[in-house]
Amino acid sequence: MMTRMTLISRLMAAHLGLALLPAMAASHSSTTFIAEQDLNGDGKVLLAEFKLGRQVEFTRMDFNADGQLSEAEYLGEFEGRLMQRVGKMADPEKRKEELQRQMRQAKVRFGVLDADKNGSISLEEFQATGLRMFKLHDRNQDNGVDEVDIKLAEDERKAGKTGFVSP
Ligand SMILES: [Ca+2]
Ligand SMILES: [Ca+2]
Ligand SMILES: [Ca+2]
Repeated sequence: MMTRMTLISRLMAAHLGLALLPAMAASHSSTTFIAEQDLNGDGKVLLAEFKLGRQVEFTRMDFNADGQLSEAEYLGEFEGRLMQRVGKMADPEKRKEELQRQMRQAKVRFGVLDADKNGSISLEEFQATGLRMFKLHDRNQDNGVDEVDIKLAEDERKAGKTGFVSP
């Protein structure tokens, strides 16, 4: 049985490996979702596993450990990773544009995550948004995202349906 610490260090490793991806790009493809959220490496993401991952992510972003993500904490964390990625763009004008565009989007995301509009994101709000994302990927609603759900998404795509989630 894997200890919590092992899970957390695995998650940290996953985060480092994915440091170049924008914060919430995870959401669109179920394959990417599994790759990013599968903490124990069994090729699927159970709801409990996903919730633990969200909790660790929340704790990591909550710098002053008051149990709330302020806008500064949320945007600052995102900006740090964004800088790394955007820094690779040669053209300074494009770099600036991309930074501004992405930061505007991050502000919008903050507003969406802060469901009760009190100016900060609680763990409950953070988990609620995560849960909605999880449910989009969990096509057969068995509280796990795995190859069955990818297959279902593929079938839908073949049938010509276009949705938020791709296989
Ligand atoms: Ca905080
Ligand atoms: Ca709030
Ligand atoms: Ca499922």
